[in-house]
Amino acid sequence: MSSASRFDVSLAPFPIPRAPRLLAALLLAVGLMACRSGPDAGEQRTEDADGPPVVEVKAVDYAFAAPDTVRSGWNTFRLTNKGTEHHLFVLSQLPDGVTYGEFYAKVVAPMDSLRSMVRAGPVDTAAARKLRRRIPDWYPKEMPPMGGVSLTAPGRTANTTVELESGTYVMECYVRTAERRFHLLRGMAKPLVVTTDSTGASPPEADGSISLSRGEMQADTTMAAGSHTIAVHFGKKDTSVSLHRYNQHLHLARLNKETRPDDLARWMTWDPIMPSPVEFVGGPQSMLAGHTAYMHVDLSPGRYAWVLGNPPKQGSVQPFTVE
Ligand SMILES: [Cu+2]
Repeated sequence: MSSASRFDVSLAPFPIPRAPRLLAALLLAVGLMACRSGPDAGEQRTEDADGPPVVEVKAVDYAFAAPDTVRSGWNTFRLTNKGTEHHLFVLSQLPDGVTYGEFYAKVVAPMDSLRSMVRAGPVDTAAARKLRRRIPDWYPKEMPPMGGVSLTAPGRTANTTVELESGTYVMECYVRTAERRFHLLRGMAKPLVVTTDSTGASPPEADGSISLSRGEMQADTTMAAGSHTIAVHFGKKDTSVSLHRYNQHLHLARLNKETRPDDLARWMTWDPIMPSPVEFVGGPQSMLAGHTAYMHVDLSPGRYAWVLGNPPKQGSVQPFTVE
């Protein structure tokens, strides 16, 4: 999906539910405040002394609990979904000098107003244009995606290991509710500061790899049951499309007997709308070309598929069986 599509306002109007927002705030306040206790909260060392520290991210419907600060270098982000819908997060680096407050005020707030206007209808085009003009030029072209954890089913935990440079990042979930409302506009967006102090960790060793380039994937589909670390290489972008159009986010799905790959590809072509047709177990979110993300996964026997979102035309799906 393109970043632009995350804020697509050309949808039919829907009512804006208020109660779930309150519920999410309450859940955060009551159950998850422990994860917000300051810099490095939730960061743990792995068993391997040189391995990247683990950064815990917890998701509910619709909020994140995650550290406010992590160190630069290699980190493993572990997403635990305690909600009832699938969730994910993508990290995007803010342009130099732009704060999260500015991002929220200049991008999220006007986008939310635009979407509310579309839902309430009929749209006052002059007012809509005015709101669009408030959104600065740096969005989204100067906010490259720098990894994150892809669709993760309720009750599941998924991870990716990525290398981050210092700066201020935005953590967002762009899954849509059944009412087609972006989770990020319901509260699933928060800042993450990456400090100049580095973890000094080395990347994990991989036993499988996937290469993504120009919306195509070359995936290892001969994995045995058990534990795997898969390196996902983000390759060349399609230069015929703008930066935000070549996002290549990869998801690992557990297929049902009745799942048809074409249907799954169609479902994934734009932003994932809940409910999901299958159970997803994570994957890496988009990164700039030249970067590699690692995914650690325990595979039990069954039918799976790598699902690549947002190539220019349609999602692509590579089914495989784990014996
Ligand atoms: Cu979400």
